[in-house]
Amino acid sequence: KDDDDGESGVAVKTRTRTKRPPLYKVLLLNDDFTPMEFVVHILERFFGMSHAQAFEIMLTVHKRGVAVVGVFSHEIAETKVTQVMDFARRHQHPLQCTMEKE
Ligand code: NFA
Repeated sequence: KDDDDGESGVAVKTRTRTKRPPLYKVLLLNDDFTPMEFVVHILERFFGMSHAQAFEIMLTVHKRGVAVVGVFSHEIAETKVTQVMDFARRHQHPLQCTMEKE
């Protein structure tokens, strides 16, 4: 847009830079104690995955140690992490869920 630059009468171009909000990866970490079925249940319940999809991601975490289970805005990612950590703790499983900026 052309903005009038005070007295000079010279039009100066100003550009509005619209920054999209950063996204955050939600990560699930492997451990030796949390039952596989419990992890599958978490992925279905909190991440809307089908049973087959949830089983596949659970196996990836089990074999590789960690996997991205979703990418969200900061607020949604924080909510997912809290939901998973609370649910795991309530069931006395040591499952760990974290988030990191993409
Ligand atoms: N490694 C766990 C087991 O053998 C399963 C697991 C998978 C735990 C993914 C945490 C995350 N019971």
